[in-house]
Amino acid sequence: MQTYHPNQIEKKWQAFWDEHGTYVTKNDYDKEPFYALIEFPYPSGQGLHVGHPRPYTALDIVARKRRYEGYNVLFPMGWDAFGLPTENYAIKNKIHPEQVTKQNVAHFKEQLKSIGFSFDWTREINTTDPSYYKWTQWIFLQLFKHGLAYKTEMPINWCPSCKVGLSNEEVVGGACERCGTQVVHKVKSQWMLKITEYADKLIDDLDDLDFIDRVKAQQVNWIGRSHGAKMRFALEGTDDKLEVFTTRPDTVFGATYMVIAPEHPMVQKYRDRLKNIDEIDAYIEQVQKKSDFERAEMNKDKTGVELKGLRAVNPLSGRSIPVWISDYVLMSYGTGAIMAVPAHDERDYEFATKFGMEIIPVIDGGNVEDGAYTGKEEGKMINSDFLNGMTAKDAIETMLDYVEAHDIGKRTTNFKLRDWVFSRQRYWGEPMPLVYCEDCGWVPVPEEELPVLLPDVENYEPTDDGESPLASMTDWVNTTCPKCGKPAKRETDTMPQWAGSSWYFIRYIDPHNDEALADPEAMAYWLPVDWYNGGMEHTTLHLLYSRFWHKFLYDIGVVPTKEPYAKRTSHGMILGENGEKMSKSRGNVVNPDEIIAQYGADTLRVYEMFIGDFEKGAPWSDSGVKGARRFLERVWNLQSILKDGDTYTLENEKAVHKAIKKVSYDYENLKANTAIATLMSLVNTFNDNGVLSKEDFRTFLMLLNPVAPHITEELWEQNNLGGYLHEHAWPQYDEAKVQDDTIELPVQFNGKVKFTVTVAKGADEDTVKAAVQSNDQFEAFLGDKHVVKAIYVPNRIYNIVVK
Ligand code: ANZ
Ligand code: ZN
Repeated sequence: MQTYHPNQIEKKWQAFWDEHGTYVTKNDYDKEPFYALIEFPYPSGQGLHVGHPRPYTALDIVARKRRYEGYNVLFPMGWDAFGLPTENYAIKNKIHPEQVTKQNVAHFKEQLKSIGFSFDWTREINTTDPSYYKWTQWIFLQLFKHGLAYKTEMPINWCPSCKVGLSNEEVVGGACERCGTQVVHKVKSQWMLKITEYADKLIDDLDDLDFIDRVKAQQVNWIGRSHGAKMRFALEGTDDKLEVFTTRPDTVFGATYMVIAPEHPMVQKYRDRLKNIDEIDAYIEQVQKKSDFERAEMNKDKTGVELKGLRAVNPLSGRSIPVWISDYVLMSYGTGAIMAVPAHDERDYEFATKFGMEIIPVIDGGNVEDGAYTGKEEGKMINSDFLNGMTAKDAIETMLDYVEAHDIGKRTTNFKLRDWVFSRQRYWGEPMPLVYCEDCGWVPVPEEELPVLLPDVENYEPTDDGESPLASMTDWVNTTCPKCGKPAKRETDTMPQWAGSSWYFIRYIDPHNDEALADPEAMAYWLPVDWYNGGMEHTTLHLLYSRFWHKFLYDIGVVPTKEPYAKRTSHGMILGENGEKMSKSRGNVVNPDEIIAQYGADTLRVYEMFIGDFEKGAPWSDSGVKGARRFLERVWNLQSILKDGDTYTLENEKAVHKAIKKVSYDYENLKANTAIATLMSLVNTFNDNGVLSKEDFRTFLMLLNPVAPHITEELWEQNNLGGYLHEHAWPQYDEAKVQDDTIELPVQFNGKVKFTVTVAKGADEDTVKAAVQSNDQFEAFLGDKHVVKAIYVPNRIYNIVVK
C-alpha cells in the first residue's frame, strides 16, 4: 500500500475530469433536471478566499449526489466581473480593466479547479464579455420600452471617495458599503428602474417559495409595505392642502399638529409669510448634513421648528393646528408630511412633550399613561365623534370609508422600497444602449446593433464633476439619432454592478446562444433554479433585483416561470482564527492555496464542511484542518483491512445501511458536518471489526465521494472496485437493516408486566426463555409459585402463567 499523497492524486483526477468532460451537462430533456446554483464570484485581485469554498462545496456535494441518483445536473460557474475594485486597480496601475479582469479570472479559475468542484466549465460566463452584456443591454432596453426605466433628477447617495452614486442598499449606516466614507447627498440625473412596480408581487410570491425564513423576512421588511391612507389637510388662508400618509386614520381626531420634512416644497412656497424664516433656514441647513439613516433613528433627541405664520385645519375636528418642520419626517417616505398624533405615536409623543404640544387621547387606555408612552392599543375609541365606542380596527375602516366619501383622502399602500438607481458615472460597466436626440428625446439603440461596446479610453477616472470617463470621448458620444437621423449623443452612464448578476442563471442554460438570452425550450427544462445558495448580505440587493428582472421577463413572455429560484439557503461566514472577520488589516487571512499545498483539496473540503453548522459563522482552526487530514489518512488505511470476495460482518453491514440513510439525508439538508461524523464512526466500526468487504468499501467511498471526490476515486481505482466511482449509482439502504436489532421485550406474570428483557429482534422462544429465566428479577416474581406455561408473541410480549 502506498502512502496518501493528495497532491498527485488530486491533480490526476482534476485532469481526468477535464479531459473526459465528466461534469459537462447536456440539455438531455429525458432526464429529471436539477439546477444547483451558487453565487458567482467577483474575481478580485486578492484571489479566492477560504470563505468561498464553503458554500461551493456544500452545493457541490448535493450536485454530485444528485448525479449519482440519475438527475441531469446543472452546476455552473462564471464571473461577475464588472465593478469598482478592478477599475480602481486599473486607474492606479494604468492598465486596461479588461486586462486586469482577465488575469484575475485566470487566477480564480485555477484556484477553483484545484479544489475539485464539479462545475461544467463549458458553460463558464463572464458578465464583461460583449457577447454576455449584449443581453444585459437587451434586457435594459425591454425595461425601457415598457416604461420601467426612466431618467430623473434626484438626490442620490454620493460617495465622495469612490466618486460614485450609491443605491440605498449600498449605504450601510450612512457610509459607503465599499470604502466606509460618509455618504453625502448630491442631485444628479440618473437612470432609475421601477422595481417599486413589482413591490406587491415581490412580497406576495414569496409565499410559494422554499426560501429560509430569515431571507423571506428580510425581503418583506425591506420592501416595507404599509396599508393606510393619504389625507389632505387644508392650509389656512391658502388654496393649498398638505397631504399626509398615515397608517392610522382612526386617530385623526387626535392629530393636534402637523410635521413636514424640512425639504418639503411648501416651506419654500410660503417662505414670505413665515415670520421666523431665519430660524427655519438655519435648521434646514443643519438637517441637510444628516443621512436619512441618522434621521430615522428611533431614540434620538427630537428637534424641530414651528412654521410661524402657517397653520393647517384638522379635516375631522375642524380645529386649527400648527405646522412644524422636523428631521424625523423624511421627504422620501409617503408624502413627506405627517399628521402628528402624540397620544398614540411614540415619536410624536416625544416631540410633543419636548415642545409642549397638545395631547388628545382618542383610544381609551391607549398609549399614554401617567405621562409615559406604553405602546398599548386595546381600548375603545374616545374623543372621536362618530368613531366613539368602536375598536381601533373598526374605526380604521370606518374612517377610510368616510374620507373617501367626503373627498378628504383615499386608501393607499405605501412601500419603503425605492426605485433602483441604475446609473453609474464610471467606466467599467455595461454602456447604456440609449441615444439622446434633441427632437426625439431618449431613443433606444436598435436591438440588432447590440452590444454597444465599451470604447477604449485613455483615462478610466471619472471626471471631477462626476461624469463618466466616457463623456470625454466625443467621437464615441456623438452619433446620429436612430429615429430621425439628426446628430445625437450617446448616454455615457454605465450600469451598476448588479446588472449582470440579475439574469446570469438564465445564461448558463444556453451560454453560447447569440439569437436570444437562452433557448426557450432549454429554459422551460431548467427553470426555475432548483436550489440557490448565497450570502445573507445579498438578500436585499442581488436576490431582490434578480427576482424583479425575472418577473419582468416573465411578464413580457421571455422566461417561463414567474420566479427565478425555487429554493434559497444561506451559509455562515468563515472567520479568522481569532473569531473576527478575515481581513488583511487584521492579519488573520488564511490562503486556500496554502492549505491545499500542505494538506490537499480533499482536506480543505472535509474541513470546511466539518467546521460547524452551515448556517452559522465559524472560526478557522489549524488543528481542525489537521484533524480533517487525519480522517482522510484513516480512510486511506482502510485498504489494510480490505478483504476480497464478500466477506462481511453483520456489524459492518448494519452500520453501512444506517450511514447511507443518515448521510443521504444530511447532504440534502446542508448538514455535511454530521454526515462526516457518521462516516468517521463508520471507519471506526470497520477497524473495530478488523475486516472490510469490497461491497462495504464501495458504499463507503461513494458516501464520502461528494465531500472528498479525489481520494475516493483514487481508492476505487487502486482497489479495482469496478470502473470509475463516478459511473456508479448512489447507494440505497435497506429499511430492515437500519432497524435497531434489539428490543426491550415486556415480561408478564399472569398478564401483568413485571420487567423487561433485552433480546434480539425476532429472537426464538428458547433464547427468550433463557433470557427471562436468567434475569435476576425472575425468581423474585415467581416466589413459591411455579410456571404452568409461557406464551411468546415475537417482538411483543412474553407472558408467563404461574400458579
Ligand atoms: C398618524 C399616526 C398615528 C401614525 C399613530 C402612526 C401611529 P409605517 O408603518 O412605517 O409605514 N409617517 C408617514 N410618513 C412619514 C415620513 N415621511 N417620515 C416619518 N414618518 C412618517 O409608518 C407609517 C406612519 O409613519 C404614518 O402613520 C405616520 O405616522 C408616519 F398612532 O400617522 B402615522
Ligand atoms: Zn431624433
